Amino acid sequence: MRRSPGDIMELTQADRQHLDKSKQDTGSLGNTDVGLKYDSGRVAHDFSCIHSKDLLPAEDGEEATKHFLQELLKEGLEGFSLELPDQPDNLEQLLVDCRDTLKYGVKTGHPRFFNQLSTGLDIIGLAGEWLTSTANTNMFTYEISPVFILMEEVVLRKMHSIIGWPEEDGDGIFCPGGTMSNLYSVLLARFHLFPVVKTQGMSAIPRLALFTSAHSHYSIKKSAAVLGIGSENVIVVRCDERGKMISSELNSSIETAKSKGLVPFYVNATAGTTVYGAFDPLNEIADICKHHGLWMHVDAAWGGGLLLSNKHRVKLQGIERAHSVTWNPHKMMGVPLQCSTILVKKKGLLQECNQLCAEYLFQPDKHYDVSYDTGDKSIQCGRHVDVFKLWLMWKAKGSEGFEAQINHCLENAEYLYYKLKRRSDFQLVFKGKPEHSNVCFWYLPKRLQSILPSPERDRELHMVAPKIKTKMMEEGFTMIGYQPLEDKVNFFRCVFSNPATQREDVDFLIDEIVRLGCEL
Ligand code: ABU
Repeated sequence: MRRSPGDIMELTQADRQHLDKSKQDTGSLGNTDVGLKYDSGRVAHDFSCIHSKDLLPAEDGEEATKHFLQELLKEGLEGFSLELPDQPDNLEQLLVDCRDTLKYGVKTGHPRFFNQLSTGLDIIGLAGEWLTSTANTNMFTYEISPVFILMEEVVLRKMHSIIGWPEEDGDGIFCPGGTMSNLYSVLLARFHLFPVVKTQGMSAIPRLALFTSAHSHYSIKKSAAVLGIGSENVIVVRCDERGKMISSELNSSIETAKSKGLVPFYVNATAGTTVYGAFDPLNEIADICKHHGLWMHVDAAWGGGLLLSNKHRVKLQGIERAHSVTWNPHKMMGVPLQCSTILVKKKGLLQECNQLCAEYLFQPDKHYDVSYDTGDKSIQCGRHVDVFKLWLMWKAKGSEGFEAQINHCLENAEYLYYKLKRRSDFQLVFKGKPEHSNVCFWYLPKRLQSILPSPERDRELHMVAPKIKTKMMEEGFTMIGYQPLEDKVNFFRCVFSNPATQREDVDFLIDEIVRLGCEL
């Protein structure tokens, strides 16, 4: 079934059949206020009582015709004022504003939204977010968040045990996004090696070097820049054709850095790279870290969810040897944004590294065990409650439920992979089945299908994905991302993390790319 333009603008996760029916019924976006346009908070034209017989050539039809045609030509955010008023708007206007906010936003919960790693809309997670806002409290002290602090401890402990850390080990904190989690890991590794840096700064320590793969997330370089280590002291290690760090290259990069007088201290291994979805060889990297005495961090922001799958967790073998792990439940586990963790093997290090003991907040003589005041582990002061929606979803699904939805997403990726492999108008970017739910491919329009690969062909191919994406965004049926990578010209990256996505949605994506791109 071809859906109507702007379809990606609908929230359809909860009940696909119901949605499809309502779309057939309305033949549009399911938007019920198309007859009303608002200007500065006032209803300008009400077309609900006007019919075509009232338009020209009807007598006195000029005004209605003019307004009708004006409304017809309006598009985009027309009529939705983002300006802030001096006088209060009424509740009716606020309801309209809320509807417009969703109407003009991108529906990332749509089963045909393939653009980002975090997608979907879990209803229990949504309920958790609503309750969190209702509670409107802050994670820094136990005295105002006793329940959420205890939940955070329980959830973090569960995640530690899934990683495979011994029961006596394990610490962590929820933080705003994977980049922040990775920043914590660099901060902790540096403090662990040179505690003096906390008080005396970078001038008290030698020039450091850290290591990460060419396919890793840019947040490692950003962390080095933010922490005053310098992005040039991040040594980028080459990857194989599947995007996995080459461990022998890591070893030689460490030796080279040492010979130049730098002090290596940290290696980031990625479990689920952002574009290819590759898993670095964690055990090999752990051996190298052990040999050189380096902190091993695993950025499993994207791949961490696979730990919940008996079928796929083998891809993260060796993660238990890491000193710290980033794991974002808002990605593969489908928890509403945002929900990200930094998990640390060594207990107490977060507190030691970050605590400043502000007396107005962390009074040591409180009437309870102040180790439950977790706020000083953080580099923030105020901290949003991110744990509750995850805790509630875990209760609702059980670990088995997460496992099923993660397996389903990887099955969709495999389905797409096999479909593309059989076609001559698509070309996969790397050989072999995807390890994660990332499928990377080029679409070859008719005129490029018969041309042998060459720099000239690549120049043309580079422009295909952005052109298709532009048309895709204008029509709004589906959404997928693209990027160049190293020597590869722009290619599409399809990612699956929405359990609502079905094979028919995958088929739709392929048909849509062909429809929009075959004449390019
Ligand atoms: N590393 C943040 C997520 C990026 C993405 O959704 O593609």
